[in-house]
Amino acid sequence: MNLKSGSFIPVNYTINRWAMAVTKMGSTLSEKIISAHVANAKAKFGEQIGLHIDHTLTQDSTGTLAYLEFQAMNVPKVRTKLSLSFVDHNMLQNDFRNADDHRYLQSVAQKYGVVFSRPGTGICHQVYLERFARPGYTLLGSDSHTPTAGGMGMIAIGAGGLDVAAAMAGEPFYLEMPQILNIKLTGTLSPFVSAKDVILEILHKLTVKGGVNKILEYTGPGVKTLTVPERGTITNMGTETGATTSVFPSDEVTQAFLVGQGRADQHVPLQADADAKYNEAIDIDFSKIEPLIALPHSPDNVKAVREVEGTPVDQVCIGSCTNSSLRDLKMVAALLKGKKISERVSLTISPGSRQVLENLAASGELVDLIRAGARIIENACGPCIGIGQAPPSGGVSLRTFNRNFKGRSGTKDAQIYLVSPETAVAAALTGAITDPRKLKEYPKITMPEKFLITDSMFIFPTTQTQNVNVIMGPNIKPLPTFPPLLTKLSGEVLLKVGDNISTDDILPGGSEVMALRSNIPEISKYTFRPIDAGFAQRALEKGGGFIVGGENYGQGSSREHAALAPKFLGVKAVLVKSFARIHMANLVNFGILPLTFADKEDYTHIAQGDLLELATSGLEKNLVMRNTATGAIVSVVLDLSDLDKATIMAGGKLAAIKQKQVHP
Ligand code: MIC
Ligand code: SF4
Repeated sequence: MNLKSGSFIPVNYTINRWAMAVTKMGSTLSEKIISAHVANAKAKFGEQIGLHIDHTLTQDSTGTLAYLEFQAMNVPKVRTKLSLSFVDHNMLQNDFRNADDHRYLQSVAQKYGVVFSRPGTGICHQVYLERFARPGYTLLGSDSHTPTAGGMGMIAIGAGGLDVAAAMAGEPFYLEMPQILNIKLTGTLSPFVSAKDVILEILHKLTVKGGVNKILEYTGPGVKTLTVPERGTITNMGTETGATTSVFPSDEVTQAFLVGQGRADQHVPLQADADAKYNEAIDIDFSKIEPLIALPHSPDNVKAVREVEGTPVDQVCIGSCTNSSLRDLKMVAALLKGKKISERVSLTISPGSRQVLENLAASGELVDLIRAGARIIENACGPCIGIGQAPPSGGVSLRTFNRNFKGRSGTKDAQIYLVSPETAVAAALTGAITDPRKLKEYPKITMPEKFLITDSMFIFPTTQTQNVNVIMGPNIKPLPTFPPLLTKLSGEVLLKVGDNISTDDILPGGSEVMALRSNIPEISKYTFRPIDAGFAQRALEKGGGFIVGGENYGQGSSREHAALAPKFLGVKAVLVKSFARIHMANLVNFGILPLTFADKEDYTHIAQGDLLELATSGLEKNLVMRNTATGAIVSVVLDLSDLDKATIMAGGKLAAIKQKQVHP
C-alpha cells in the first residue's frame, strides 16, 4: 500500500512496538495492542487516544458513502497496510440501483488501491477472519460487527464510514480509551452447547448496554477449547453488549487456523501478562451453560431454551456473520444428515463465505443439507438485514443471527428468536422450539487441517490506476454539505422516544431502503419510519428541531445514515439519557449536538412538541436548555473532545476537513 512518509506507521512499526510492549509486565492484551498503535505511549482509561489503523474494511451498504467521503478528502491512494471493500449486504439487484452501487464500489476500489471482494464471496467478517485477519493488528470497519476479528487476537472496531474514510487516508482513529473487562473462561462446554450460548449468557449478564466504552478481553483455560470461528461468534456478538470491541489471545489454536488457511507465517503468539490489571472481571464456567435463546425483541432478553420449549416455529434461518463458519455448517450438516425438516418450517442456510460453501460441497456435507430440505441461499447477510426471507404475518422465526429488533426481519409482527446452530436444527426438525439436547447424539466435528481456499473472487489493486474511471450511476447523489454551527439553536421536539432505540428504528434496513444508501435526499424520507411514519415530513415542515430519547440511544448498526438523514431533515441536537458509542460519533461527524441530561429525571419534563432553546456557548461541557413551552430550565451535558468540538463547529467532519481545522 501507498505510505505517505510521516503520516502513517511504517510496515514493521506495529510488531516492533508490540515487541517492546510485551516485555513490560502487568499489561492486558488490549493494552499491548493499543499501546503498539497509539502515538502517546500509555493509553489511560477515559483519555482520548489516536489509534493507528493497519487494516480497514467497508461493506456495500455503508461503503458507498465511505468512498464518496474518501474521494472528497482528495487523497490519491489509501494509506493503510490493507483496505478491503466487501459487497455482501444488498445483492438482490431488484433494479439498476444496487448493481450501480456495486459497479461504483469496484471502480473506486481499483482507483484508490482497495482490495475488492466481489458479490458472492461472502460476509465481510467471515471472509476477513479467514483470509486477512492478523494477530496484533488493528482493524477499523464501517460495520458494527467488525469486532468479529477479535477472535484472531486483533483490536477490531466498528465505526461510521467517515471515520473509516479518514483511516484510509492515514489518519488515526480517535476514541476514548475504554475500560477493560476481563471475561475468564473455565471448564468445557456440554454437548449441544456452543459459542452462541456463551455470548448469550454474557448478554444476559451485561445487557445491551453493559459493554458501552469497554473492551471485553477473554482469558482463562476455557479459551483453548474454542476454535477461531467459535471465538469469532463470541467477539461478533460482543457488539450487542455495546462494547467497543472484544479480544481473544492468539495461541496454538489461532496458529492451527492460520496454518489451515495457508497463512502460517502470519501467526504471532499474544496474550495478557499473568499479573495484568483489569478494571472489572466476570467468570464464565462453560460446564454450567445450557442451550440459551434470546426472545423477541432484544438480544439480551435471554432465557434457557427449555423454558420456552413447544412454541411452534414457522421459519429457521442459519447464517449471518455470527454463525456461518465451516464449523457451524458442518455441525448443522451432521445434525441434519439422513433426516427431514418439519413440514411447517422453512429452513434457509446462508454460508458465511464461498470458502465455507466450497468446503461443504467438496466434503459432500452440502448434500446432507439439501436432502434434509434446506433452502441454500447466497453467501451474504440476506435475511439478517431484511434482504429477503421475511417471515409470515405473526410468524415465529428462529435465527442464528445477532439482532432481533422489532421489524428488522421485514415483518413487523414477526417474533424473532436468536439461537445457536444446534438449537436452530432442533426447531427445524421438530417444528417447535426444542432443547437441542433432545437430539441425543452430539456429532463430533473435525475441521480440515487445510481448508480449500478460494481467492479468485478478490480483485487486488494494481499500480496502473491513472486510467481507471470511477463509475457513478444516477442513484448515486453528491454528499450534502452543511453550514457551521449557529450560536443559538431553537426548535420543536420533533420526536420523543424511549430506551434502547436502535439505528434500525432510526433508519431501517431491508431492500427497499438499502437501495437508497447512496442517495441521502431519498433515504431521508424513511427516517424514523418504523416508529413514526410522519417524522420526515414534519421535520421538514418545522424547519428541523430536536430529538429526545432514553438510555442507549442509537444502539446497533454503524450506519452513518442514521445521523446524516436526520441532519439532512434539520435535526440540530439529540438529547438523551445515554448514547451508544458508534452512533454518538456519527452524530458528531455530521454536526448534530449529542446532549445528555445532567439529571435523568428531566426526561419526564420534556414532551414532544415543546419548543427548546439552547445557546451553544463555545460548546462547553455544561449547558443550559430552556423549554419555552413550560419555562423550565434543563441542564444538559456535552461531553466532547476538542477535536469533536472543532468538527461540530465546522458543521461536520467533512466541512472541518475542508476548512483544515482537523486532519487530513
Ligand atoms: C447491521 O447488522 O445492522 C448492518 C446492516 O450490518 C449494519 C451496517 C449497515 O447498516 O449497513 C451494522 O451492523 O453496522
Ligand atoms: Fe450482515 Fe447481519 Fe452481520 Fe450485519 S449482522 S454484517 S447484516 S450478517
